[in-house]
Amino acid sequence: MQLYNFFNSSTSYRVRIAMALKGLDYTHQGINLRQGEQSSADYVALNPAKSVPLLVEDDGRSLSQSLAIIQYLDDRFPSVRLIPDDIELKARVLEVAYLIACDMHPVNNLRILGHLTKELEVTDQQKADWYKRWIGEGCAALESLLCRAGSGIYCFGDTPTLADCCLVPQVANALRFGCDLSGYPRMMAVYEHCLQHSVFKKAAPSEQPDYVD
Ligand SMILES: N[C@@H](CCC(=O)N[C@@H](CS)C(=O)NCC(=O)O)C(=O)O
Repeated sequence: MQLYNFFNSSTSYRVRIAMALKGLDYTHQGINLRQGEQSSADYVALNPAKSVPLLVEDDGRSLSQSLAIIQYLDDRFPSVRLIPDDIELKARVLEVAYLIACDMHPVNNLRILGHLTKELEVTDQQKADWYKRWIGEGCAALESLLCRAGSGIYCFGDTPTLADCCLVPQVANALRFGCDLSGYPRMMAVYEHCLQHSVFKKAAPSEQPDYVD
């Protein structure tokens, strides 16, 4: 399998965590978002959504959308489950994952921030305010959901799930943008715990072949 991804992309990071938790090997194909490689003709032919990640199987079949990729891998390699079978738990895991993937990430995606500065000509301060506003809304909701879920070491109990695959990259991204996350202790406890896990470390941006400081 090949994973087209970018070291600093949070959606790529989700899939890298999932693959590491499942012990799946892949060939890293770097797509440099800073240089706009997601919009190159060759890449758009592979992924019309002009985004990473993209999983390409050895027979050439490809799949985009990080959550679809993780669900596919979870069905195909079920020995380590990231989306639980239990109906109630599965719903809760998806609730957290979708909060991050559908509500938080899209409004602060690279293309949105780029549109704010290039077309709408907002200042750097206004862009930072935009980013922090949506992170604050999302984290407040996330903190409530996690507190409701109990006090396990991961989002849900003692086993990592899809929710953790989404939480860690989103928190890392928010910290990179200078957000104050001290008001979300349960979320930060999960984040800090995950960072100690060797498998989560392997998936970190700094461990990727295309990493630049
Ligand atoms: N919903 C998609 C979003 C993918 C996405 O937009 N990824 C970002 C990186 S985190 C990207 O490639 N952005 C490129 C851009 O905005 O031009 C997923 O979960 O895979």
